[in-house]
Amino acid sequence: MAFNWFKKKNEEESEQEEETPVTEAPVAPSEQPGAVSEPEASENKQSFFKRLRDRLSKTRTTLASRMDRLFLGKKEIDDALLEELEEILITSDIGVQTTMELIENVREKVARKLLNNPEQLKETLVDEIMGFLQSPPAPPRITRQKPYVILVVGVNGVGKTPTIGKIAARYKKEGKDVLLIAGDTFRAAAIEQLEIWGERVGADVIRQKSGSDPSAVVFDGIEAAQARNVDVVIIDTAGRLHTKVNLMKELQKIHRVISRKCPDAPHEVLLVLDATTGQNAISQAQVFHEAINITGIALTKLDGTAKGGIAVGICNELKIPLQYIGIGEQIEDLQDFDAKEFVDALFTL
Ligand SMILES: Nc1nc2c(ncn2[C@@H]2O[C@H](COP(=O)(O)OP(=O)(O)O)[C@@H](O)[C@H]2O)c(=O)[nH]1
Ligand SMILES: [Mg+2]
Repeated sequence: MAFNWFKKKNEEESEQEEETPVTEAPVAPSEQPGAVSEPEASENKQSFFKRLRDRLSKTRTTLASRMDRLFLGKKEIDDALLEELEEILITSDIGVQTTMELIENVREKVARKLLNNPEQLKETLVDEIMGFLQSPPAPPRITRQKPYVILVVGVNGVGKTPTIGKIAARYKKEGKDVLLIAGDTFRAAAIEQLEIWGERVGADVIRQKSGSDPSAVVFDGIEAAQARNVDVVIIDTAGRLHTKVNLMKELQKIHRVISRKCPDAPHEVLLVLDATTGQNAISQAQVFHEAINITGIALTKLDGTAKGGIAVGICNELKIPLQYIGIGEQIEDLQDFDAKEFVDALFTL
């Protein structure tokens, strides 16, 4: 497998050093303003992958390490082995549907004698998981359109506001002017939180007092963005679940207000999902996608969970591009999702 450099580096390092926080933002070197020398770029790439691998450790333990233990010393692929494998896949929240597809593919390969030992089985599983993780590519970001509008939705507590802050920081790093709109008017604390992020990353926040009509705040916000000629607008929204129908109607209204003020907008409708909720994330996505067309997903809190297999279920079952993954609470802890990197980080023991 690739990333041999990583294995080597890892062997050289002590546990303590591994936990040293990395402060470089996760922007691909080619996208960074200013030239980056080659050794520096490769170092960035290493620390980027190392952080991803470190943060996925809980999922790696429930998925890859258990798989390795299961296969250890086994000579053949029998029903008992496949049953245990099925349990491991389901425990890591890959999901029943996706697990069944995986096991079915394996059984077929065994029956056709294409697969006959557990070592090959592991390689096959890694390949199949990689295949499932190929979500459709996200539409190109034409951020030359001014303003480029990103509407962010998701239930309460999934991490919408921090994700908005982290995305804003990336655009700022590219030298873009960013405006945030506090469309979650449900709680005063939600508005304050967005303001804290705005201050932290250097983006203005358009807000009204809590309890205001979210569509009115969004209307004002888009108008301000046009008047100020800002590059990127990111809109925060409420996500309380106990009024699901009202919430969806409210989001549809916000969507209409945006399109009326700015015909091609919103250019992105980003759904934030919390990996720690496992399978629940899939049903949330279905509800939101039915109400407003979701263009991409950000999957947060992969660092704190053993349920990271949900990324596989999301890509395989939803057919919505998985764009970002959240692997911590710091600004730099939002990465672009890359199937190959993700699989390498999970299975490079
Ligand atoms: N560990 C971890 N925590 C995160 C991540 N993304 C967001 N959070 C935390 O999730 C919590 C919930 O965020 P909140 O702002 O209430 O979510 P919102 O209601 O969707 O805006 C906050 O404490 C964040 O720090 C992540 O990738 N990893
Ligand atoms: Mg919030």
